[in-house]
Amino acid sequence: MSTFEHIIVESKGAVGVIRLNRPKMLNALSFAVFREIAAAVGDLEADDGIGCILITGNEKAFAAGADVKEMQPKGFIDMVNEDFKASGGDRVATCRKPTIAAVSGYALGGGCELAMMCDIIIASDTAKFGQPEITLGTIPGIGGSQRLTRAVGKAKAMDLCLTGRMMDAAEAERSGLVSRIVPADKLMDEAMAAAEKIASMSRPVAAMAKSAVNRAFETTLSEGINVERDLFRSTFALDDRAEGMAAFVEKRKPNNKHR
Ligand code: CO8
Repeated sequence: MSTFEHIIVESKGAVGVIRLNRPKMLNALSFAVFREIAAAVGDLEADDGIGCILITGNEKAFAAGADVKEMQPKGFIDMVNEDFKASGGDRVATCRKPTIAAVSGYALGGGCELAMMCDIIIASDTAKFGQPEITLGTIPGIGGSQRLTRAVGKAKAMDLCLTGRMMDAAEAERSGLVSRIVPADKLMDEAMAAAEKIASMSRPVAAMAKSAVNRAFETTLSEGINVERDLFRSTFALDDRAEGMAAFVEKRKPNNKHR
């Protein structure tokens, strides 16, 4: 297991929780934080006891963006040399296990981008999302212009990226960025319940469902449907498919083998 300075990593049953922990800086994401998140995701992905990964911050901020104080003195060559992708900047997006972002307060810039790397965003009613990079003379750098556009469409993505304004939780839910909104004091309970539910499913089937949905972002409709059909068929090679349907027919709870 890796050791961490800027994040707290815990296993709660079958759920791996990564909590960003730089409260004085609203969880600003330095390069070191991204490297730690990548290492934690790697650890939790390799842990057979974990079926779902939950990423969260604190009440005031999920993360208010990349660490502007760290970035401020850098030049072009520094940013080229810091190969952000190779150092794990988008590791969350390549995780094979299901991921949930539980967002309270600010999810801005790199914070919004980190949340969007997760499979599901559950937001508290205090959440605020935005890509304010333009106000700093730059643009999103770890997927914001691409994932936000796919999530909310061109008009809203342009609005956020060009004006730098924030959208509240209600607007984010209306726009399709977040799957549910819950009262701030219920955020962790609800997000944990969702994570536990996912972790109780057959692991290989969850991985296939995730993979099938993700194909929708990468390929044409007909190719995506072909991939889905192949994955669907392949579930019929699993004990858990046999158990799931037998349990339904016998009116009992399934006892998944692959958990
Ligand atoms: N980076 C560094 N420090 C930050 C950041 C940040 N992103 N956000 C907040 N802080 C610090 C503040 O400087 C302040 O520190 P101090 O007490 O030492 O002055 C402390 O956190 C508390 O912040 P505020 O006093 O500003 O709190 P407020 O409640 O008044 O305001 C805001 C909250 C509105 C969220 C405000 O802090 C803010 O605007 N933050 C910056 C938001 C932003 O612009 N984010 C985008 C950053 S750029 C980015 O994310 C690029 C992504 C691509 C990266 C790819 C490679 C790295």
